[in-house]
Amino acid sequence: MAATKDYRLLCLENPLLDIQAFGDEALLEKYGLKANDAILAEEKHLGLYEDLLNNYDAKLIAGGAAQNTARGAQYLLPANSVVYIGGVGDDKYAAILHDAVKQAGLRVEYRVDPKVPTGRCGVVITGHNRSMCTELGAANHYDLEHLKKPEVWALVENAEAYYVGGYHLTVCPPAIQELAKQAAARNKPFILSLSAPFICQFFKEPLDASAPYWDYVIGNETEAAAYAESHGLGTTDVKEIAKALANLPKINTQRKRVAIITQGTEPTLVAVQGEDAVKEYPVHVIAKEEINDTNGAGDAFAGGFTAGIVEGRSLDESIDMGQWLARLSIKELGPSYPFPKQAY
Ligand code: 26A
Repeated sequence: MAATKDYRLLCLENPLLDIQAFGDEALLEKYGLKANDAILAEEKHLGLYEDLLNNYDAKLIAGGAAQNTARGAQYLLPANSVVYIGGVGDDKYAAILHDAVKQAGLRVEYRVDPKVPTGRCGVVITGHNRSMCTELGAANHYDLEHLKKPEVWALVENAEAYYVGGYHLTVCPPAIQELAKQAAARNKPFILSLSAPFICQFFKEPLDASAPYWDYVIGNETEAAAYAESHGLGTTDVKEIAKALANLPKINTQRKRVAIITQGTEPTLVAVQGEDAVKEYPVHVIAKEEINDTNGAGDAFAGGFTAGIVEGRSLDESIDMGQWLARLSIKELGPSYPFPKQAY
């Protein structure tokens, strides 16, 4: 097989350390958290992290949604295929992230801020739900200056595909636009994840600014619903929402936009720009007793899918790779993948 070049996929978002524990109703109530949600921490949430560590036997696990996706894509691709950028501090949490990405073979180019701690995400698992509460810390200080550093920009220019986690819309939209424009100008795929309902509701302006550049947009059913509501689509039908996403105005007309909506154990929906039918892909079944937790399942799906796109596989096969990797991740604690590696 002909050797392909290194670091064909570049990912951008917020590197976080997950402080994850199995919790209960009382804990959710104490901090005013919904059972299944992702939010930014407010003053009243700041005690959650110590609480999880001291009283709920929390585990420290490498997180940050798109960093999980980047590790996932690297899991399926040849060595040295994926590079990830984002902001961290200079502390023990950053050291844990470095260890995790090293094991995954993921290259990172972090913007290191020695004055601000690495971002943390408190993850409370109750049943098949996960509630995430993020204090972004150093991840919130990512900036264009870092992206434009010659050694980082060289990686941007070298990449053949871009994956941006929508959570980064709260941090540095100009960096997202730079990647989006690179993609469109050189006809490289630009993939964006909607990430969470609050992104669709409260970060509508930067989200909409990036939309004309999406070649692939990935979300789940609750994000699709939040998008439909905040954009006045006038429908709650997930297939119709997928179609609306696929048919938004587009800058790079050489690629038809594809909108992918995952729905937990229900089939994944795929709408293609200009096509009337929305395709359904049943998920890979997993026995109940094999489920560890679903935190990171969506990120894993995106990682497997993106690996397929980077390798130039068909849409059907790329979806299957996403579902395959999601299933593997659900068996692990947190957004992790089994080592030694399993082959697709
Ligand atoms: C800006 N916010 C809220 C976030 C996140 C986030 N990653 C980036 N930015 N909130 C939660 N996560 C990550 O989502 C993963 C599960 O999908 C968590 O770190 C967790 O690993």
